[in-house]
Amino acid sequence: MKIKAFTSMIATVLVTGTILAGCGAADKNTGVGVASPAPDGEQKQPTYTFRLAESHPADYPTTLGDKKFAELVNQKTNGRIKIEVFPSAQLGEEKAVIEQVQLGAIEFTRVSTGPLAEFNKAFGVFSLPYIFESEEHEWNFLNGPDAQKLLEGLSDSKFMGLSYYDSGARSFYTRKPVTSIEDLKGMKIRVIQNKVNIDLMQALGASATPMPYGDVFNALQTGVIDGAENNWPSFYTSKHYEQAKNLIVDAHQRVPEVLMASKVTWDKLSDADKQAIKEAAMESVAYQREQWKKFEKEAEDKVRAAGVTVTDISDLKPWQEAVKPMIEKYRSEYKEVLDAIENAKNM
Ligand code: GTR
Repeated sequence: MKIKAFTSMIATVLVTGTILAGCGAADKNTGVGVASPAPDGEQKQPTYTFRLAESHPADYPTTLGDKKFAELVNQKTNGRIKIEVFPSAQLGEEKAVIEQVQLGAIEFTRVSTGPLAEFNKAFGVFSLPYIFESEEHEWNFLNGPDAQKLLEGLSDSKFMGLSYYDSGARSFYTRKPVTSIEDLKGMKIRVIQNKVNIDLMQALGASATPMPYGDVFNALQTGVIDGAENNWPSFYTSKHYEQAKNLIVDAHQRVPEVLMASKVTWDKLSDADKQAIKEAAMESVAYQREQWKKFEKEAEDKVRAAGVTVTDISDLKPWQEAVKPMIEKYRSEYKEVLDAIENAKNM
C-alpha cells in the first residue's frame, strides 16, 4: 500500500515535471507558463516568472521603481506573477533589449524614450530640446491624455507601454571646459542613437557620435569622444564624471523613461492579470519619482564634491535660438503632441 502510494506520488511528480518542463521548453522565449491541472480537474490560474531588463545599477531610482512594480504585481496576483529585475544591463544594452522585448524573448523592460524613438517614431518628440520648462511642465504633460496615447501607440511596435518614470534633465559634460555654446563647436559628443539627437548636435555645431551607454566611459577615457550628455544620476553612477570633469547645466532635454512589456507576452495574459500589471505600473510611479528626487540631489552633491566644474547658464536664449530651425523641421511631424506639450505649461 505504502509502496503503491509512493509510486503514484513519483508518477505525479514525473508527470507534473514533464508538463512544466514541456511548457518551459515550448514557451522558453516568452516565459509564459501554462495552467497546471488542479487535483479536482479544474484549471488553476497560471503562474508566471518574467524577466525585466534594466540598464542601471541595483540601487538606481529606475531600478527601485522596477522593483516596486514587481512587488506590486506579485501582491496583486497573490504571488502568481513573479517579475525578476535584472539590473546593470545584465540582459544587454538598451537597443538590444528593446529588440528582444519586441520578439518576446524578454518580457518587461524599463528604457529611455531616447532609444525607443528608433522603434516608435512618435517618441522622438521627447528628444526635441527645451520643449519642457520644468519638471512640473513635463509631468503635467506625462500625466495627461496625449502622453497616454503615446504609450498606447507602442502596441503598433509590439510593445505594451505601462507608465512613465522620471529621468530629470540632460546636460552636456566634456573633457575640456565648455562655458558657452561656441565651445561645443566641432566637439564629438556621444548621443543616444536617434534621428532627432543627430540633428540636435548638428544644430549646436557639434558632431553626434551615437554609441551604447556602456561604451561611453571608455570612449571618454581614450578620447574617442570629447563629451556626452545625461542627467545627474547617470553622470554619477556611470562614473563619466571621472573622465569628463566639466558640466554645463543647459538642461536641453527631459527624456522620460518608460516601463513596458512585450506585446507577445501581453497577449497571452488574462484580462485580470493585465489589469493587475497596469495598476502596479501606475502605482509604482509615485515611488520612483520620490526616489528620483532624492537621488538626483545626492548625485549632484557627489559629483560636485568630486571636483567637477559645474557651469550654470544665465541666458539660455542663444541655445534655444540655435535649435529653433531644427524644432521647426520636426513641427509638422509632431504637431499634435507639441501643441499638447505647449498647453501643459499652463495647467
Ligand atoms: C539614461 C537613461 C538610460 C540610457 C542612458 C543613455 O539617462 O536612464 O536608460 O538611455 O541615459 O544615455 O544611454
